[in-house]
Amino acid sequence: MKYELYYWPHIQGRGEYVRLALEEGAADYVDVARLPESEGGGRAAVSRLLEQAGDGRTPFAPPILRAGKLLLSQTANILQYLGPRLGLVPKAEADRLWAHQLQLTISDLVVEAHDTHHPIAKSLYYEDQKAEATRRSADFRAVRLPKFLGYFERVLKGNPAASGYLVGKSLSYADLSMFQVMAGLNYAFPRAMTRAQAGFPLLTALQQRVQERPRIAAYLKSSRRLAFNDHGIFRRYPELDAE
Ligand SMILES: N[C@@H](CCC(=O)N[C@@H](CS)C(=O)NCC(=O)O)C(=O)O
Repeated sequence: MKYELYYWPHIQGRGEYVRLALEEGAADYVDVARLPESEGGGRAAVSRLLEQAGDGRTPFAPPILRAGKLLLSQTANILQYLGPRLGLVPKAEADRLWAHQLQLTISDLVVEAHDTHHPIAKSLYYEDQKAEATRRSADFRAVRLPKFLGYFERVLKGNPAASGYLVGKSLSYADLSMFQVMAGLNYAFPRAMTRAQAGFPLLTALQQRVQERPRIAAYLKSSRRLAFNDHGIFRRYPELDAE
């Protein structure tokens, strides 16, 4: 199977959760929008799909995965599809549902991380909602960040397999996504994360283990991995970080 990923070409964004799974699973894939426009890439490749998918099942927003005749969107839905095919989730139904449940919770955290810099509207500039962003970020750092990370730390601690992974005995797509969230939070909130780090030893160890996996390490060093920047979900605005 040759997969096609469609995602905005200049940011990691939610496309990154899918990329990490494709990379770890050694999948044959094309990151279509990152091709030159002359080869059918660029933002236009994504926009075309959002305007007309052709079969009445047009997606609302990227990331979008084309897998043969299937066109899938919603990050957690795409990962639920790829997981079994790329060996990134255990076989038992209960484990698959648990991985999906964790992924949906990661999606909730991603929305809240995004809303720290855009609490009022996606369509407004950050500068036009800076006062609200400052208040929202203070609450995120003090309340929501510890609540979410505390939850995932407990999940790692409570895994009966005691594997250091979120689901069962081995790495799943949820671990790859958790790595991305930790990397993003460290980028966006370096001071808050440094202070909080002692409370999340298992999450910190998971992030380290994932980034040392040979395929992930190779991917992170490659030009396929975009750098974090001030257009994505995780943005470094020092005024939104801790004192
Ligand atoms: N729940 C969806 C959210 C998708 C989403 O918000 N995609 C962003 C890019 S990361 C987008 O382009 N949204 C356009 C919009 O919401 O109008 C997912 O997890 O995939």
